[in-house]
Amino acid sequence: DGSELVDIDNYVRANYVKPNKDMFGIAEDRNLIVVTLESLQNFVINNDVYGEEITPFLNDFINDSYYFDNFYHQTGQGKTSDSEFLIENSLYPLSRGAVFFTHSGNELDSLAQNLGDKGYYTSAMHANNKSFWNRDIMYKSIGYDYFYSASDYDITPDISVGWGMKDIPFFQQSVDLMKEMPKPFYTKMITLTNHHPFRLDEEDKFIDEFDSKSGTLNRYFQTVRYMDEAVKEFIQKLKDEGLYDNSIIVMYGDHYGISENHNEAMAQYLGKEVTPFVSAQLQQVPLIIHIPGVTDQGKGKVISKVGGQIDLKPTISHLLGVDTKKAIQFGEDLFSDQHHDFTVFRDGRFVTKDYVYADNTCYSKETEEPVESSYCDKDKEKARLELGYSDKIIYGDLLRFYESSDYRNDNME
Ligand code: GP9
Ligand code: MN
Repeated sequence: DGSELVDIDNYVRANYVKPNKDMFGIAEDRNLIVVTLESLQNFVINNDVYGEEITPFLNDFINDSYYFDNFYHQTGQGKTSDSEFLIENSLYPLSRGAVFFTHSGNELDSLAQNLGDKGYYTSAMHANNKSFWNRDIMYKSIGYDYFYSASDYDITPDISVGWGMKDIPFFQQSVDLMKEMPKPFYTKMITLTNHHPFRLDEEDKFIDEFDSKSGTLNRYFQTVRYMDEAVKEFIQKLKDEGLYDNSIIVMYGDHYGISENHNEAMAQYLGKEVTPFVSAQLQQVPLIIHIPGVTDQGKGKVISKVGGQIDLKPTISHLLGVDTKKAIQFGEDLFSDQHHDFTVFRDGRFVTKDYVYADNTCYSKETEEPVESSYCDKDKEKARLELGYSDKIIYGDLLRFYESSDYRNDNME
């Protein structure tokens, strides 16, 4: 039965935060385009390599968007697929393995399903083999109407590199596919070029490599720069094809691109040692919410609340006028006045307004130095509880009770 859900449900209810009235439904009935920017970490934003901007387009674009500069990835071994799981469900991925493989048959209450119920045509777009990360199976549980995978794209060797189709042609062909989609649509696009080992053809290198002992980090800046160019051309094509004005565009980095194996080179780039505190802060990924007519023409804002990928489902849902009052979710609407500055990583590290807990140590954000561990105790418990509840839902496939019975009505009204 669903008795295991009762505690979890009580917890989620107690932590529900009300949407911001001014933002609720602001993008209702628009197309929703979510772009997963492969391996994009936040430290490259408004940064440079030897004087050359790494993300010149995004640096402008964030002025025309809500840009969250204290936003973290929460992925584990499932990498990109974990980020997809987080944004669709506002549940944590697993501490071991990829939930896309281990629990692909679970009942879910996804963003795609909720938008589908509202009459949206829902899809994912990714120019890779459809079975990578078990997507072809898992996407059925998430509930997309269609998955545009490698076979839906015209992929030739001249427009491929590394893992497959380059981002520029991927975005271009994707917009052509969007033109044919029933409206309104929700689509989640996943880029690919900025992926380890960060290889590019000569003609796609728009800035110089960095110079350190890590070829990975050296090349990373170039592939990020290429992805930035791809996003720029994507936005232009949306405008050219008349798909821009009636859409909302959400972009986020899926996970780190530079692992701790490259700490020495990273320290050289940052000009400071990569302590466990710095390492945790490097898990920041950009979140950019662009709403034409609302945030463009310089009307954007930098929002420095501490948040994570878990917050995206309620945030996006509310912007589109979808209420999440009854959802089993661990995220909080980032626009809500009641949103808490709290984010837990899948490995148990966490970040609050004033502290970072990493390597079993409580760090002050202000001094970047360890402080008395008791300062982190309350949030440590919250972190443990949330990850545990989320795991219980996944291991027990508990949403099947929530979805398929009168559980909601019996317990909510
Ligand atoms: C593969 C792409 C990259 O399809 O999503 O996967 P990753 O290695 O980043 O999880
Ligand atoms: Mn990825």
